[in-house]
Amino acid sequence: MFHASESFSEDPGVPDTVRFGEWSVYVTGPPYAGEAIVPLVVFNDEPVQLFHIPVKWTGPMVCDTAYYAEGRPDVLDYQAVDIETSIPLVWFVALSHGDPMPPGTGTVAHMHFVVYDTGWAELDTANTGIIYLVFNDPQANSWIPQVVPRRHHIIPSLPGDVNGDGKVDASDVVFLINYLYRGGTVPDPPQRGDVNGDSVVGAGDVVYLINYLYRSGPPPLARHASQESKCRGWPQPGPLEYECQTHCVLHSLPSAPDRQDRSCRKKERRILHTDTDVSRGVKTPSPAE
Ligand SMILES: [Ca+2]
Ligand SMILES: [Ca+2]
Repeated sequence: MFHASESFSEDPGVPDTVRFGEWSVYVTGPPYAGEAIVPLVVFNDEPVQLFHIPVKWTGPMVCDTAYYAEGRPDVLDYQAVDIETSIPLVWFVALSHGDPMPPGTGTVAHMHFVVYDTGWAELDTANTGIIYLVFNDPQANSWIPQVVPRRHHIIPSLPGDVNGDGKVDASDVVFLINYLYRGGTVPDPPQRGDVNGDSVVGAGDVVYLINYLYRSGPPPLARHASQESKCRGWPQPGPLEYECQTHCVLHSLPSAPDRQDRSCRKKERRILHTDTDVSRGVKTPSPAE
């Protein structure tokens, strides 16, 4: 592994920052169950040759998959992620044997959480004494970036509420049709569009919703059970198998791949504009913390 030969006394220039991008939770119940995908965002004004980013979480959720984003971290040719549900911890380690990750800001990874209840969730970085947050530059100078923790109030989602306004009515049919056939906004999160609970967003959901609203059809369904069964059979997490896990998560989302890509790009743009959208102040963890 790569060890620092010297250290900056402090992060030079504008403080580098690790924070969590905008995320939504889709939880239905009771009994409550759902999922969340949380972006991990890095700002750096030094070139980064290596980073260790351990993420801890509290609240009614468990990380079952984590994977690197496309784009910013592509230059880092060694990318590893380890999930320790007993601590709990998600540990991202990435480094480059060639060019460093240049200065910039944006998502470097995503964490997929299974949510099992409502309440408050909090994400932060961790320091176990052995595993701690650190960045290195190409000269092996190391420094600890700032961290912006994030809290999220997990509240139940209403099945059939495609546009997320808290009620199920004709505007949800319009929203769904616009998304499916007119290049309209992607439901946020996409699971909101899966009204009939079959893990796909399509014409069947439009028909199902119209039948419910105007023809005394059955009520909209939660989707999490079918999503779980779809992921069953994929390899357990391991160093070389995250691509399969990622594939599973991405393809279990109720959207076609091109729509999913569009959704990700849209979220990426939104992240870039929410730098100040934080729930508590910036802190810089020390090794003794
Ligand atoms: Ca609605
Ligand atoms: Ca569906």
